Amino acid sequence: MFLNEKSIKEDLVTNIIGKKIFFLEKVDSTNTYARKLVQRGFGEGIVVIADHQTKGRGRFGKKWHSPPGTGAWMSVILNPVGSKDSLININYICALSVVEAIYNLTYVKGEIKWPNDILINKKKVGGILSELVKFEDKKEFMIAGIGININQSYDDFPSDLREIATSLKIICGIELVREEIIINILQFLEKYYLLSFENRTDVIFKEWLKWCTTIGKKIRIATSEKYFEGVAESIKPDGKLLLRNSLNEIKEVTPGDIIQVIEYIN
Ligand code: BT5
Repeated sequence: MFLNEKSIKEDLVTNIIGKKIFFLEKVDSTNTYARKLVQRGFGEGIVVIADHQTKGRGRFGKKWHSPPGTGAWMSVILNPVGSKDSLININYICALSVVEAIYNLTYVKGEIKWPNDILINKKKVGGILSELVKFEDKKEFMIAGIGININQSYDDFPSDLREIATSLKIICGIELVREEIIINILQFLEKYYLLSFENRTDVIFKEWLKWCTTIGKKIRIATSEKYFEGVAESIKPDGKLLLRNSLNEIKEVTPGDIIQVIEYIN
């Protein structure tokens, strides 16, 4: 069933996020569509929601499976006041909003796997893809892409994803109302977005850390250039991960450089 546009518009209580929402039955990628909107002059708070993405994207050109009638595939245009730190923070804000929305509606505790995976029972239920659009006049916008598997059954996933992906329906045993999840995510997003403007990143990270399962674990990280191994010690206020290696040296890792994170059991 296609998303109920009216119920989302009527029930969403926000001032900035979702002040205009584009509902699309089918699109290549909501992030690509949002980028075009930014180039046409649309700005902060605009949301693009699609029922079906034919070329949903993950990071570094990876594919995001986004079949019709099952998920929340959406992008939000944000205005991250120009600093690099606030760009990173938008990733954290999105992940936090997703886990809080899921918990609020289902009492299921999702986990944030640094930097951008949302897991339940060790399987991926959602992911975040934030992309920057820069103009020559130095104006910048962030496109925060959020994908959540909601009503897929096990067999709806392609065989290569079945053992690594999950949906809220698989976890909860019932179909969920996609509109409610979308509304909740957007409302939490507005709450944390406003906090980030008040420079309350301390509050954001404190909340985020409650849901993040990567900290304290021994992990192996792949960047496009090399691997790093160590214990994920903490997150700096600028969003970088502090990794302590076996020589007791600390390395700072930027979320945007990470292709893959593998967790080891301690
Ligand atoms: C992500 O990338 O996890 C970011 C996903 C963001 C998707 C949203 S949907 C709305 C917006 N528009 C877009 O075009 N994208 C955003 P990454 O960490 O690179 O993970 C990609 C990997 O996740 C793939 O290589 C698969 O292994 C796996 N994957 C693909 N589709 C999946 C799905 N539906 N559920 C769980 N895992 C999936």
